[in-house]
Amino acid sequence: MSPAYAAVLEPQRATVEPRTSETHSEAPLFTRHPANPILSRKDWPYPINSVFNAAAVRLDDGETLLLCRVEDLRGLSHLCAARSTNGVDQWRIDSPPTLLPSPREYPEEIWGIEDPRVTYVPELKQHAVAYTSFSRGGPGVSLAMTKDFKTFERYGVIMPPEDKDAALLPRRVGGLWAMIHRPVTTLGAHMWISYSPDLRHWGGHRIMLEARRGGWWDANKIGLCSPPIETAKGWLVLYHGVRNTASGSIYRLGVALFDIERPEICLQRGDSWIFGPEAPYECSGDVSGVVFPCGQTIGADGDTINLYYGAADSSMALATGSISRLLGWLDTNSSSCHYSAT
Ligand code: BMA
Repeated sequence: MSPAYAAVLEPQRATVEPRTSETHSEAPLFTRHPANPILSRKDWPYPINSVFNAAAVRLDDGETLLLCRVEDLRGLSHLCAARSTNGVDQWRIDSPPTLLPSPREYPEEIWGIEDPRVTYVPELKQHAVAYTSFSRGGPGVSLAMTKDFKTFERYGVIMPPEDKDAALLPRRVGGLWAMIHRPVTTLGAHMWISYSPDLRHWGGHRIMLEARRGGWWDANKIGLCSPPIETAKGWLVLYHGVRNTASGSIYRLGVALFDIERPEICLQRGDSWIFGPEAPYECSGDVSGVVFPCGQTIGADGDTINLYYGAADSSMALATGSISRLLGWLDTNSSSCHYSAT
């Protein structure tokens, strides 16, 4: 074959290279663990479809606990704890499952419970588990408190449908508990914050961060990822943005910073996304093109973020980042918190 023909045919034979973070000029803000995916259905002690979107917590004994969303073979989800000494492998998985839907007492859980976020609350010496209860009326936010991830005190629905992507702040602000969540209203799918004196009655609702519009990566729909991280400069918040395309949605991560004493006030918001689906286990699965973190642990240095995320609604993966790098990046990569829709 002549070189000219070969040159014409070559592009047809070439495979599309996956995009990598190296396409950005800076080093990536999050680095994938080489052992990814760290948990998948083959690891489970009972038959399941998938494991993803886990909350994460470092326990007193140093172990990492992932409270995983597990989808069963009917398509309905429950929560199941996996424990590991190094947070990467040798997971010990609860069997029977840790927290099953309880639709008799809590009818809002009829179609399962999903996407937990766990916050340790020192004042109460308990973990607050905010999760999606999938009711006939759509997804709502439910709350349960636990000391040991064995017994749970259920508070039932605290934010009615349609609402999800919720996490409690670890301490009171201005004397009140604060919950970030994502109701869907005629205003759009934005992040809100609400306040409560007792974790049961919620008010003082405020929009915290709006989805942008038009061509932005986080247009129309955003939601909280893992619980906010308290830093000297403010609450550091990772959130997901959803881009709708002809071949489905792309779920990517962004970062923003909020005032410590008035967390509804946004101080900085990154312009571009900081992490998105690139690896094969993120680009193909039950829902392709999804990275969806619901939890992190902080390293002994007080700076390393071990970010646990659901990959393609099929498995669990881990990426590491740094609080100080995210704060530094925001200083030079954010323009305005408030996107004007007009
Ligand atoms: C969101 C949630 C997540 C899921 C994501 C991608 O709306 O339901 O549980 O990971 O969609 O499918």
